[in-house]
Order: sequence, then structure tokens, then C-alpha cells
Amino acid sequence: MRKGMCLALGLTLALTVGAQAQVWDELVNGGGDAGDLLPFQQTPGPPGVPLAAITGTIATSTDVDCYSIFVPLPPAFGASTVGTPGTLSDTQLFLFDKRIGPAGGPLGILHNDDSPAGGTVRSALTGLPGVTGAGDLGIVPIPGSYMLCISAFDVDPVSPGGAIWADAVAPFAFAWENAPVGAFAGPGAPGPHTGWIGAGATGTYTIALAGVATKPEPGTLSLLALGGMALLRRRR
Ligand SMILES: [Ca+2]
Ligand SMILES: [Ca+2]
Ligand SMILES: [Ca+2]
Repeated sequence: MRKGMCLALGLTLALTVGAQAQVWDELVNGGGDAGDLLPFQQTPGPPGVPLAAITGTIATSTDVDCYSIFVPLPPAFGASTVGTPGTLSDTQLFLFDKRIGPAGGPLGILHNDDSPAGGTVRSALTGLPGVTGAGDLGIVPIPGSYMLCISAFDVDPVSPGGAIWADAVAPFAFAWENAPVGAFAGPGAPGPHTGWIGAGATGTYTIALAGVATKPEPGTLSLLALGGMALLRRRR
């Protein structure tokens, strides 16, 4: 087992043992509308417990809701509105990497509009490489904290350079709807996320989550990381 995988598994166990899975509601738990930019995202709690679902409302034609989530083990990550309760019929899901790189941040890494394309208008993201037409095509790069956003079709993220995901890429009619930055990047990729364009419907949503936890306390994370490193040193 690779060291990173070992540490991630340790984190997963530490997060799941004895903790009850949370369902976070934008209004009931968050106290109001979740923001649409990094500084205004909601952070579900309590810290360091499994997060089973997020519920909320796209309240206006331009409303977008963003949440800080923790992914302990990227291959186990999943977020989906396919078949979940909610009156918002046509959803879009986005995952942003919050690490600040040379281009700034946060950077778009996963996007899906329809899963499967041409099948439903609900959305699904996974941590594994996807298949064109079935979901997003990207991966979650490392265990860590990410920003998960939901919008109504067709409210899309932009950087100063324009749309982060391309709106139409031949020859796949729906490829743009399932494309990560890189393979089907828009003119604004890989720029820092600075806002949203477009308008859509309103309604309630439920994002079902797999392999997701609430953000751990910083001290807890450091201790877990130190414990994992000590364990790895002993095994050498
Ligand atoms: Ca909202
Ligand atoms: Ca919002
Ligand atoms: Ca959709």
C-alpha cells in the first residue's frame, strides 16, 4: 500500500469510528443562503464526522450554493443529485481545488451537468477518472479540503478569462457537460474562480455524498498526520 493511501485510510477510520453521519441543511444548520465564492461558502459541521448529504434551496435565478467538504480518500468520493429528493430538476455540480496555485485559486477540477448525458438532467461527480457521457472526467487529486458547489442549469463558473468549462466541444454533443478543466477547458481555465454567469430555475435539492467528511479541526488533522507519519516510519 502506498504511504499516501495508508495515511488516507487512517484518516478515514479516524473520521468514521464512533461518529454518526451528518446531513447538513443550508438553512436549518447553515442559518441562511450558502455563498457562491470561496470566502462565503458554508462549512458543514461538527468537525471531522462523516457527511452523508447536503440539502438546500436554489432560491433565485442566479443562486449558487458552495460548501467546504473534506475528502479523506479520493477514490471513494462521490456527490450526486441523481434520484435524490428536490424540486430543482436540472442541477449542475462543481468541485474546486482550494489550494492556491500559480494561476490563483480556487481552481475547477470536476464538473458534471447531466449524468448520464442525454439520460437525466441531474448530476454526479466521482473521485475516479470518468467515462465520457457517464459523469465527470476528472479525478480528485489528493486527500484534503475542497469546495463543492451546486447550481441550476445553466449557471456556470468563470475566471477573469471567461468560462472555466467550455460550453461546447466537438465531437461530443454533451462532452462539455462532463468535462474537467484540462480535457475540455473553457477560455477561463485554469484561472481562479471569481464568479458565475447565466441564469436558471429555482427549487430545492439534496446532494447525496460518499467518501466525504466535515472538515476536521486543524489540530486534529495535524495530530492524525503526525500519527500516520510515525506509523509509516515504524514500518520502514
Ligand atoms: Ca441557496
Ligand atoms: Ca447561494
Ligand atoms: Ca443538469
